[in-house]
Amino acid sequence: MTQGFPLTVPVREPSAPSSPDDQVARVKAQVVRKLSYSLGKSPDVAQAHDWLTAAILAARDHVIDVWHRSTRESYATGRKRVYYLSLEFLIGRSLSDTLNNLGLTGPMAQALEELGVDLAMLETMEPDAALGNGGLGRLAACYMEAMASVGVAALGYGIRYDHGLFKQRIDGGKQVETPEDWLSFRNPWEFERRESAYKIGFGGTLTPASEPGQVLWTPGETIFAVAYDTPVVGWKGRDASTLRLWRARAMHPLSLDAFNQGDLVGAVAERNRAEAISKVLYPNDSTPVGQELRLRQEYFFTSASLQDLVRRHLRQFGALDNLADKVAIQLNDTHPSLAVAELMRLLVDEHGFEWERAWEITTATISYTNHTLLPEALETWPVALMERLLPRHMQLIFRINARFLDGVRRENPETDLAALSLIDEHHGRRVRMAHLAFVGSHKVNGVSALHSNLMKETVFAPLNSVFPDRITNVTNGITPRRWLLNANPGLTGLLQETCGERVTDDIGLIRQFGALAGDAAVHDRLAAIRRENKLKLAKIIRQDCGVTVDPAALFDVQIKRIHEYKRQLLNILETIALYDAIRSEPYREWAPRVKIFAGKAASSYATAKSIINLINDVAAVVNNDITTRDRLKVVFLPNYNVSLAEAIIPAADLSEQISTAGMEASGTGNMKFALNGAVTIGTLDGANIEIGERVGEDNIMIFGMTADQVEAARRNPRPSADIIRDSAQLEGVLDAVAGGVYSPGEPDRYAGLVEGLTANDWFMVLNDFESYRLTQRRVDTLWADQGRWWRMSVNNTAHCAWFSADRAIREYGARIWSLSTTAPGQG
Ligand code: HBZ
Repeated sequence: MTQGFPLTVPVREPSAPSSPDDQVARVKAQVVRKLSYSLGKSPDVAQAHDWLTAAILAARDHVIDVWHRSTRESYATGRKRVYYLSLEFLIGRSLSDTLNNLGLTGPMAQALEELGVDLAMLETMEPDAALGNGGLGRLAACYMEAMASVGVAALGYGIRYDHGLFKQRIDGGKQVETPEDWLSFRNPWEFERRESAYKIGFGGTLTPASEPGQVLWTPGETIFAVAYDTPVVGWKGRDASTLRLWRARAMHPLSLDAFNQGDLVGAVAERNRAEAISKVLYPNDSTPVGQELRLRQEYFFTSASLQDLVRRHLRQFGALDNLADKVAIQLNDTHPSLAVAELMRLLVDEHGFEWERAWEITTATISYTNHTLLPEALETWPVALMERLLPRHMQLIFRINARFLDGVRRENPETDLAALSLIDEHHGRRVRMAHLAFVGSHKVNGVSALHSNLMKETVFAPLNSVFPDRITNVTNGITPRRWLLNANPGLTGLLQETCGERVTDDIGLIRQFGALAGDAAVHDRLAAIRRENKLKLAKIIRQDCGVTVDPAALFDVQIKRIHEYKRQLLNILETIALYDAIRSEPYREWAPRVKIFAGKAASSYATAKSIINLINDVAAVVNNDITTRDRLKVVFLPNYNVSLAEAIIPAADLSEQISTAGMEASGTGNMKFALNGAVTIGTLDGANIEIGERVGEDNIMIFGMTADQVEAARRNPRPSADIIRDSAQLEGVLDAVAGGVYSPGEPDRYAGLVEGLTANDWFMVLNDFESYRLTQRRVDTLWADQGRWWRMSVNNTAHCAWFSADRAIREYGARIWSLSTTAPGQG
C-alpha cells in the first residue's frame, strides 16, 4: 500500500528568496517587526530576552508556512495519521534546531549580527524544555522530528506541565532539587487553542443507557483539557508535525459564593485541584509512581487526545468505521494504556458500536512500545482506586479481561489464566497496565533486539504464547540533525567534504567515511575537531565545577539518569582503583583521563543520591591530589539536560554504557556517542549489542557478564568474599569507601552502600568489576596508539547511520502503522 507520500512532498528549500543578501535582509526585517509589533520594543531598548523572543517568533513564521502546507496536504490526500501518546517529551531547546532544519542558521546569524546581537548567545538563553525524565521522553522528541523529516503525518500528544524536570544543584557534594520554571518568560513556540478544549470526567455514577451494552457515565467531577500546539519542523522544511500538549483548567475557576463568605481558599479550591493535573512532571525514571494524581494525569491526557482524534476523524471522514485505516495510535509505554478502555468507551457508549466491532477497531488502531522490564517499573493500579476514579473504565477493563480469558480457556483449558489476566490478584487486586496495553494492541514492540527477546522470554512470556506474532522489535533511533549536524558542526563539515554534501540529507552516506579509517590526514582533522569540542566543554567544566581539565586527556563520559542498574557506582569504584594504581606507581606512563559524570537522581531514590554524593566526594579528593594532578580528574557536572548533552557528547572520547546486562532496554545515548566518534566501553546490553554488530568487535570495548550469565548468577549467587578475593584491587577500594577515606567528616557515610553491595550484588557491580577494570586498562593501551584510536573513531561514525530515528520511524511505519514510507536516504 502506497499512501502517495512522501514522494509527493518534495524537499524544498525554505521559501528561498533570490539571493543570500535578500534572505538576510528579509530575516532582519522579520526580527525587527516581531520586536516592534509583537513585543512592543524598539531595537534600542530591547533586552537580550526580547531579541530571543523576536528571533523565535520570526523563525516560527517560517515553520508555520511549512506546517500549514503539511496539514493541507494530509487533509487533501486523506493519508493515515500517527498519534504518538507520551506522558513525556524531553525537547530541550528549539531555536537552533529549527533554524538548522529550515536552512536559516546563516541568514539569522547574519541578520542579528547586523543588529548588534549574537545568535549563539541568544540560543544559550532559551530555556531547556524538560517535559520528561530521560530516555523515554527524549525518544519521543527525536521521533517527532524524524516523522516530520521522513514525511509521516504525525501528532504528538502529552501534557503541558507548568514545571518540567527539577533543576539539580550540587551542594557540599549532594544533589539539591529546585523547581524548574520554563514558562516564566512564556513560550513563544506555542499556540493556545481555546477552541480545542475537552471535558474530562472523574468519578461519579453509572446508569444503563437505552441501547443494550451502553452505559451512561455521569462524572462526579469534570475539568477541561485545553490544547497548546507547537509545530515541529523536519529536515529542510520537508514537513512539520504537531506537538499538542494539554493543560488542565477548572470548569469553574472561582466560587463567588465561597469568596463572598470570606472563604478565599475555598473559592479557588476547585481550580487548584483541577490545575494540579498539569502542574508538574513526576520526576521518576524507570520506576512507577503510585499516587492518584499520576493516574489522573494519565487519564486526563489520554482522554483529551482520544476525544480530539475522534473528532478530527469524524470531521474528515464522517464515520468511525475506517478509523484503523486512517489512524495509528502509538502508546509510549503504559502511561497512556487507558487509551484501550477510553477508545472502547467512546466507540460503544458514545458512538453506538457493537462490542465486537469496537474491539476490532481498537486493537487495529492501537500499538504499544515497552521501554523497561524492571519489575518495579511495571505500572499497576489498585482496582479500588480505578473504580472510584474511573468507574466506567474499570467496568470495561473487567469485560475486556473476561472475554479475553474466556477465549483463551476455550482454546486451551490448561492455560494458567492468572498469569495472563489484566488483574493481578496477588497484591490486593491491581490492574496490570502492561497487560491492558498488550491485549488492546495489534503490535507490541521492544526497543532493541535483546530487549524484545527478553520481553518474549520473561515479563510477557504468558501473553506471548497466546499472541505469538504480536511482539516485534524496533531498535531505537536518534535524530542525526540534533545529535550530529547541529551538535557537532566540525565533524559534519568533515563528513560533507569526505562523503559529499548530500550526507546531511542522507545520513546513510556516512558509511563511505569508513574507507578513510586508516587515513592519517583524516585522523589529524578529527583530532583537531575533537580538541575544539573538548575546549568548549573544558570551559563549561571550569565554570560549573571549578576544575581545570586538559583537552589532551582522554575524556571518559557517563551521562544519564543515576540508577543502580546503570552502574555509575561501578565506574566510580574503578576510578578509585585507578587512582590507587597511579599513586602506587606514579612514574609509570598513565594515560591522562578526565572522568566526567552527569545525571539526576529521582528525588526519592536514596541510593542513587548516595552515589552522586560519592562521585563528588571522590572528585574532591582526587582533584586536590598533586601526585595524580596531570593524570586523573573527576568531575560531576550539575543539572544534566538536553543542552548539556549536546555540549558533552561531541567532546567525548570514551562512552560509558555499562548497565547490568539485560537491564537497559536499549539506551540512546550510546548511539549519540558512537555516531560522534566516541569509542564505547560497554556490556552486552540493549542496543550496545547492535552497535557492536555494526562497528565491529575491534571498535568497541565489551566487558562483563551476558544477560544469561546475570540471570544464572542471580539464581546461584557467588559469595562476595570469593569475588573480592579474585580481584587485586576491589577489597582495598571497598574498604576505603566504607571506612570513610572519601568522607572523612562523616566516616560511615558509605558504610551502608558498601554493605548493600556485599550482602546482595543484584546489579553485579562486584561480579563485573575485574572485567571492567581490565578493559579500562586496555583502553589506556589503545589510547596510547592514537592512530589506532582514530581508526576506531572513524569506524564508529561510519557505521552508525542505521541508528538514525528516520530508520526507526520507517520500521514503525512499515511494520506497525501500515504506512509506506518510501523516501530515500536519511539512514
Ligand atoms: O527508554 C528508557 C530505557 O531505560 C532506555 O533503555 C531506552 O533507551 C529508553 C527509550 O526507549 N526508559 C525510560 O526512560 N523510562 C521508562 O522505561 C519508564 C517506564 C515506566 C515508568 C517510568 C519510566 O513508570
